[in-house]
Amino acid sequence: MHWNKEESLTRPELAKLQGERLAKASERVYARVPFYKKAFDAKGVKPSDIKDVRDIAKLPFTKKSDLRDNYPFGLFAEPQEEIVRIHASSGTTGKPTVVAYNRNDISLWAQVMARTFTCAGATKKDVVQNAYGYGLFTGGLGAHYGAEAIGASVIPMSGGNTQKQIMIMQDFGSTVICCTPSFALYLYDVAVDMKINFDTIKLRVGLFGAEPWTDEMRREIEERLRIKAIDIYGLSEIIGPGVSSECIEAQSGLHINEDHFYPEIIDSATGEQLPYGSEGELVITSMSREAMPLIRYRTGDITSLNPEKCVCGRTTVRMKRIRGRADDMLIIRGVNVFPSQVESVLLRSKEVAPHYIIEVSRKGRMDDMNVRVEVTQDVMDKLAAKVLTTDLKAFAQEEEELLKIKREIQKNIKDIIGVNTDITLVPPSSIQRSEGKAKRVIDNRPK
Ligand code: DLL
Repeated sequence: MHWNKEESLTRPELAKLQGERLAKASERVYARVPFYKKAFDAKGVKPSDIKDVRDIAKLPFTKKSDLRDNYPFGLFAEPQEEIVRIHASSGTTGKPTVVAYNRNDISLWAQVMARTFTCAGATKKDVVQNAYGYGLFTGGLGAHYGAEAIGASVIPMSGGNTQKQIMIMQDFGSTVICCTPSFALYLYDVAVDMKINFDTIKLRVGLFGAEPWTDEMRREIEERLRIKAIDIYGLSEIIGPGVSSECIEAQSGLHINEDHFYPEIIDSATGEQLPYGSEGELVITSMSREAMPLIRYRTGDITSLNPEKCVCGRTTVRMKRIRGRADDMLIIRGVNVFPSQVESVLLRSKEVAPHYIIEVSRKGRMDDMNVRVEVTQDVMDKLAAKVLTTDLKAFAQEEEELLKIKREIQKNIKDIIGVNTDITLVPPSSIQRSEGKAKRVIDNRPK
């Protein structure tokens, strides 16, 4: 089932619509945002040069630092009296990135999120438990408006409050959950602790995003929570969630709402456009936005595009699950490592749980990567019969069974990613759980 017909236009129909919208967006930012007038002029391009969507390559890029340099309101294309909402995403350093919406932007957002819910198989018959954080973060309100637009019954839980989430889920009969994948796993752990019988939970699908995760993690979540896990993607700068979503029919790539958000893949180093199928940095132009359209925004996210028609009937291009952010990539003794690669390898091992921390440090001139990962309760129970201790240090001693698990993971990481790692196995529940975006990498190397 599709939300609206723009999801299945023919490619020429879509390209025509994109061309018109791109031309309009170019005119708008050139006339209204001094930053863009300057950037267009510097490239010697005028809005009237944009006649076709392929002309996009003539336009300048926008970077995260441009938002920061124009903090807080410098990139708005509407006067303040037209702005009805302001969100912000907290970066790791300094000031947040600020984004604005006018009334039309808010309804566009509800529409693209309605597509996302429909893509995930949700309808007005569903009870949607929204555990994305409400506030400056776009997850909560973005999912909220989309779920309301399809007519579902929305429970605005926001993040955190894990035990209460489980109680409400049971008592209100939630059928859809929205949260980060890491929080989904936390919910599961807490439900187990509360001795909840999963037969009493009606959940059937989850819309998970806002942080990188892997197919292996999807399998874990699907098995544990007994639901379908759908990957949804977006970023505040473009609109929030609602940029792309997997369909429940195929669960194979995320359909981009490319009638509104034009995607390109570029080589991060040269800025050159790459063809369909090549992996590179995702660049998005938010053509239909009014309060703050961005031209060729460099997301920093690494993926590739697939234009093949999907079994679900949608014709929109699909992006592969995000491999990670270019700036999250670790370079360990010269080898490029994405945390998501480590996650994939870890989760192949039946003996460890999907809770881990990657810690990188420098010893002398050598980079040192240590992966701390929890063993499963099963392993722990077997072990507890032998070693009667909960002391972390004692636990980590080279007990034969643990050593075997450790060696196997080490070997897999070496074979598949190509780096030597130390593995520290830790007891279940000893790694801090996340209620929002998980922080899985600690890089202690001097900058
Ligand atoms: O995380 C918007 C969102 C909310 C998306 C809820 C999905 C669900 P920001 O806080 O601005 O916005 O962070 C955006 O998060 O550039 C990616 O690096 C990462 N990200 C978002 N979704 C995914 C995903 C929201 N499905 C940044 N897979 C993006 C991997 C994701 N990374």
